Amino acid sequence: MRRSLILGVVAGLVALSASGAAAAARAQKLTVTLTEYRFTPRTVTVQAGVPVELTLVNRGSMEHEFMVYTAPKSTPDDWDEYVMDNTYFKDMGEVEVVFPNQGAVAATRMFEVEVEKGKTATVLFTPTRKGTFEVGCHVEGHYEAGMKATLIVK
Ligand SMILES: [Cu+2]
Repeated sequence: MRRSLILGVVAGLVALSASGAAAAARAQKLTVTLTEYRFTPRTVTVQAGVPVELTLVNRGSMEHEFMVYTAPKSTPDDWDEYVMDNTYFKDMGEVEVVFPNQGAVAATRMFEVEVEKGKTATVLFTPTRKGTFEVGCHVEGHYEAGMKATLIVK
């Protein structure tokens, strides 16, 4: 009895890592560069249902934020509060962010990724909701200076 349980667990682990490798092989790999005060490219298009590996590279001289959300109809009083409620990453399961040589975090209600100057972060998620969403950096004054972009999920 005990032996078959252990075998069952091992078989399960093997199956998991095999599907993980398959997901990585077909992931959509994209890079967005953050500088003062823009995202490059300004439009990123991904396919729904396919895992995304989005690498954020901060080539600027200050910290920048990466947020994705439904564009507001009018300017919110509090951007952080607005983005928390309207982030693209809600109801999506786990979103993982990998910081090279620093570690990784995984969360189900992630709403922002802060990238220090000179650093890189890779966001791993599988988009589900289709549509056009706003990408913004809401460090004081950055968005107002034009630091926004568009995410299209087809
Ligand atoms: Cu910024």
